[in-house]
Amino acid sequence: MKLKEKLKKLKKEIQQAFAGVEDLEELEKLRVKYLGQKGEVQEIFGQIGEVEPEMRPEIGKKTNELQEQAAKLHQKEKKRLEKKEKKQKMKKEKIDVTLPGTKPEMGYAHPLTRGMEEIKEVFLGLGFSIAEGPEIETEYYNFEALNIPENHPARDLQDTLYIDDKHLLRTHTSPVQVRTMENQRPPIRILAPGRVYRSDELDASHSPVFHQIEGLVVAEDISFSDLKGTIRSFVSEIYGEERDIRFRPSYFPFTEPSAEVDVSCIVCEGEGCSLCSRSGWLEVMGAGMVHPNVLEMSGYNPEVFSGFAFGMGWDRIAMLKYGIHDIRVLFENDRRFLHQF
Ligand code: 2U9
Repeated sequence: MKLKEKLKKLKKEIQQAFAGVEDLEELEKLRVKYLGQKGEVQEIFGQIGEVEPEMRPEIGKKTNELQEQAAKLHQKEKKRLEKKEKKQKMKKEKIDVTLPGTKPEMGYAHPLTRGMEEIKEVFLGLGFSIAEGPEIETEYYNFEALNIPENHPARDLQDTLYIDDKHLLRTHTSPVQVRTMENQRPPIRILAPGRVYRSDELDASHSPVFHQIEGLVVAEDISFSDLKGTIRSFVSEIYGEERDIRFRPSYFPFTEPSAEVDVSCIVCEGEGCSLCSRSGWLEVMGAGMVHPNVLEMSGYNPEVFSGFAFGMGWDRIAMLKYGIHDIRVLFENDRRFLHQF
């Protein structure tokens, strides 16, 4: 076939091909086929040298025109198909603004944190301030200054986690109060909440790490009545005004006299049930008047100053309050459990 006829035929073919194209992928294939480096238009350019010289300018011009037309056609179809595909995409991705949204989940505090916040609020309301101290302590602050003698079982490796000969993980928050007594002048009215450690095996009721809240008041003329009044206010706020309170004589090296504080059972209200082991009472804290030796060691004259102190296991309170029977769940961070509070 002569090149001139070939050109004519190709022109028709290109017009038909571009007119029938349905998507961008197919269009790209056509562009490569006709307008690509090795495409059919280029092929004709390559054959121009084979025709008679006087025909070359005309064929050259016509091939150029065909190339331009084809490029224009391609551009036109490209725009049309792009528009069409965008429209289809928009239709598919249409957002129904009337559908209910996905609600972000609300955060919530761990039951230990919540219990702590509630207790803090009560004591802040009674004029206490919050005191903190190190979790790694010296034997002096953890034992000696608290009138805990050298041979006391609490000092044993069996009961206390030692870091080295001189340092240990505090077994109570009492060192915080000792440090405060050394650094402040009376009147002192502080609450010392925090993490404490004992060398216990983990089981349903014991954990080597637990939390305590201790309180200390030291001033002139502080009496056991002040202690009772403070505890009454605390119990009313946390356990309810209807709770009865009883003090049982007890012993702690750092207080004298000392007492265990019971409240009437929050489940049976004194009737006797499984929670209170049929006694009608729940032990919630220990308390007492600060031992004169403890006052003296921190530089206070026990003839002039007196004070009271109390301490409670904050995990135990959270367990009672929320009906948790295994202390381990407080530390496992299982959201299925925590989510309930
Ligand atoms: C100073 C003086 C006295 C703190 C006190 C208790 C009684 C007590 C226990 C309750 C359960 C610890 O978590 S528990 O095992 N605590 O019974 N704690 S009086 O007395 C102090 C503290 C500091 C300077």
